[in-house]
Amino acid sequence: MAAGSARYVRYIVFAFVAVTIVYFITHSSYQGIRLQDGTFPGGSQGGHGSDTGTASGDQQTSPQPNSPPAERPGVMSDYDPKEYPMAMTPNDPGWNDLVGIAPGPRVNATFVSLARNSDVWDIARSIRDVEDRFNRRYNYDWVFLNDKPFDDTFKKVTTSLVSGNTFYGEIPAEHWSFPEWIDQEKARKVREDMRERKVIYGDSVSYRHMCRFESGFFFRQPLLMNYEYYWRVEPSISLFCDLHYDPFRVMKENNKKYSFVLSLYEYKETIPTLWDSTKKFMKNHPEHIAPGNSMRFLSDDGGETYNRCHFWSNFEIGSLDWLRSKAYVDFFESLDKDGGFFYERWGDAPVHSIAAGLMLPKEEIHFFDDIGYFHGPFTHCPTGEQRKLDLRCHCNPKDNFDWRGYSCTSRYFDLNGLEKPEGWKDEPK
Ligand SMILES: Nc1nc2c(ncn2[C@@H]2O[C@H](COP(=O)(O)OP(=O)(O)O)[C@@H](O)[C@H]2O)c(=O)[nH]1
Ligand SMILES: [Mg+2]
Repeated sequence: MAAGSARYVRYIVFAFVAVTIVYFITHSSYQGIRLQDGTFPGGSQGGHGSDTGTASGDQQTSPQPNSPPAERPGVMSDYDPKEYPMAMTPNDPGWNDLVGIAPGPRVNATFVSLARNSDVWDIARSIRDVEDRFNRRYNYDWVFLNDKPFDDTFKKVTTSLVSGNTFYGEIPAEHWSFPEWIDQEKARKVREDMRERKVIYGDSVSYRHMCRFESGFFFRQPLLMNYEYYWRVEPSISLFCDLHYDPFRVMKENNKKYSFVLSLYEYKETIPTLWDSTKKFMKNHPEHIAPGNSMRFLSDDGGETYNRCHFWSNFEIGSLDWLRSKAYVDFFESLDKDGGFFYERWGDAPVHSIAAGLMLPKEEIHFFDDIGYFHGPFTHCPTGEQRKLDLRCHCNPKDNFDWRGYSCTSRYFDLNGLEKPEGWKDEPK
């Protein structure tokens, strides 16, 4: 009898423990790699992995309901940078502190990637590098844009990799199509001709839509309206060095509007009349041309001709407010009316670079030497052995493109009166 009741007690205790375990499992929320939870002052941001409908299509100038919230936890619009010093050199406190969430404020900024569903594994590699070298400690958001709806695989994979919130936007047709003033027959003949001449992407319609979109529309998508800064990331890029500080803060606190890591000469065949259109714009809008600009980066004869130097725009950290400014939008619209996105094959890299070069004071363009970067076929590997060791880079110094003849980065240094990094003379030429 006593043994029997002990058995019943055991059954009851066992059932109670089992129910308790089931209760805890079903009521605990899985945090995964949401590293920001409990680390920003306001805790986790809602809307992780938000889906958005198609943007309404008009060129938006005000925040849309399907945008990320204007107020985001951890983002400080006004703070004293001296209260939150960043480790900019190995001698600064905190340089070796690369574990855990980075202390200090966050800028109102996001990563942005234009991609197709088929790019999923290539963008996954890029995200992994950006997260490992930087964002796992900062948890910035990531906006993905596509001319078609993103599929579930794309959303699942990218959301699982990004430590911040992810947002997915479909580009309205008006931002990814021929404007009505384009003569289709003329555009078709150009593509045919470029195909025969084997101009890179010369016969592609979608590449032209992509270049026009990146030139004139990405920064006005509803999902980007509530952000101040962006960092563009393309599929299949690599980052080679640890980031010991927040480049968004470097941009904001130093009033930088545009930045680059690689620069080079554009293919002549893709932009025969881009500079003519630029000169027309400069004549029509002298008010948009900044005193103390970087004309010397773009032209060797005081603006008469374009030397084809441009910042390589597959990497950009920049100010969205600048791209949304009247000056920039006037420039884009003037170029768009001239039709060179379709009658030639103007790339967004020379368009952004010419705009930055002419409409910003030269001090507002920044070179991020510390960000080791690869986008086929070029590598930016920081200059100097000690620098690379301090930054924990894994790029081969022999691959650095910066000081070679086909790079324009020396011009940037000369124009700005900047001293080239120690050891540049020993780098590949
Ligand atoms: N959604 C979408 N993205 C595209 C398309 N074509 C290019 N892209 C994206 O635009 C960017 C530039 O294209 P990419 O193929 O890398 O060109 P490249 O870097 O100039 O050789 C990448 O982020 C691509 O994923 C397209 O037709 N649709
Ligand atoms: Mg690319």
